[in-house]
Amino acid sequence: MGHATGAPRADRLTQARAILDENWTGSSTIPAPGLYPHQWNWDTGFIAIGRARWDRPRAEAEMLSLFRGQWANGMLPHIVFNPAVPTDAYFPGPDFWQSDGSANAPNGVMTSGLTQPPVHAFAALEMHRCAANADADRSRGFLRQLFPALAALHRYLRDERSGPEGLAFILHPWESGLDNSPAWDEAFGRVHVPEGTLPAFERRDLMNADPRDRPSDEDYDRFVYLSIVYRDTGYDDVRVRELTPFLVESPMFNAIRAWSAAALVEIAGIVGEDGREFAEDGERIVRAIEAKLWEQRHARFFPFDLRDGHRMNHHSIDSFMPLVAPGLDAELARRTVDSLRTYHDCAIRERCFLLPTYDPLGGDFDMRRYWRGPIWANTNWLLERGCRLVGEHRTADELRGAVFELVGTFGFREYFDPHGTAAYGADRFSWTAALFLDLAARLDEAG
Ligand code: 2M8
Repeated sequence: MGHATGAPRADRLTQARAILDENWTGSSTIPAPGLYPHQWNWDTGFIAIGRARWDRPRAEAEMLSLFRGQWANGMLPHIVFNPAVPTDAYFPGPDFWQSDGSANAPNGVMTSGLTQPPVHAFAALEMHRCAANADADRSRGFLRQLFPALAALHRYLRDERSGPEGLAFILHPWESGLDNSPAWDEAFGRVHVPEGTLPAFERRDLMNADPRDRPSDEDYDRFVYLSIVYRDTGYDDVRVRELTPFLVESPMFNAIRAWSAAALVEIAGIVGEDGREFAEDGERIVRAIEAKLWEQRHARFFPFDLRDGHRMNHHSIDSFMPLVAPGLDAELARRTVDSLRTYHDCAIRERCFLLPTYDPLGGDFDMRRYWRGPIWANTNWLLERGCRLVGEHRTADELRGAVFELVGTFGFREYFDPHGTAAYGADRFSWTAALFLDLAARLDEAG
């Protein structure tokens, strides 16, 4: 199948670096102008991976800036607010989260109270691997500096946020990274917002993006309400488990955690620390993903709804993400890749790129609404890495090719219609630029 290629790759590489530099604030990179004016958690990991390809000092500063927002219990917030940006530029902003009311929050840094997928240890290791020989000492020093913070994050997820099998739960769709995915609809649809619980607020996102690309008002109310439930416990991870209507174990969140746990073991070796506890964590997480989240009938993984004690059944990209978990059973990995190739409707459509974030044949598919169908560069990047890890290079090449062609045609947009007709969300989106740079650099290295 032929796809339009658009601008030559060399031009796109120059543009990608220019976008990251435009979005640089002096200490970190915003995901995109207007829509996302602060520093986001997992965006930072992806951005640092791309930026490390040509600008190590900023890539390191970026990571350290995020970890300035880490809480004393190890929690790494999903947003670190920039005090130079007006507090009402983004909702929910610092006034809403009231992190300064929590004993765990850092002094003098305003943050949100939720977290996001822990990509940071593998991002730090990726940065180290692409360091030039001349930078090797500096890079080791950076890993040494970051190691205790990474270790604290992983201990937090293990000790405060995991059930008996060792899988971490998310208590808000924003923690999944796949925020508005139909994957959560079952559990999220049960969230009833009691009258009078929401503050008066204005949706800033709708002022900076087309409402057709963004969540509905009803869903946004639920997002805000779930945040209030957690905030009003004083961000108490024990009490919230009893109170919140939304508590889910996501395959992607845990697979990323397992990848980062393995990276942490390597980092520990590089900086002369003991990484055995993270090797044990990683092994436990992967075995629990296989035992609890694998669905034989569909040959893929599904999130587990801890509130009603069942595996959920919406077909989303979350189902394939255990491919990034090191040591996943080889037979399950092979079957997951087979099932990935039949999940999208490319078999029956003339034009369809790998891999939509939601099944295009599923009734809730929406080619333009965020996380309800479009292709994102970061999910393609993750699966590209996962497929390489299990030796599925043909699928990995297609996932990479999709990013090249969609970016070549539409530029560095936040997300893309899987049928290649349009791009949506923010423009000049940082992780699209950063991961394009990384994919291109690795293609060149492979010769
Ligand atoms: C989106 O999420 C934020 C809330 O965290 C939003 O919609 O305002 C998601 O795509 C999330 O995964 C991402 O980290 C964030 C910034 O790019 O935007």
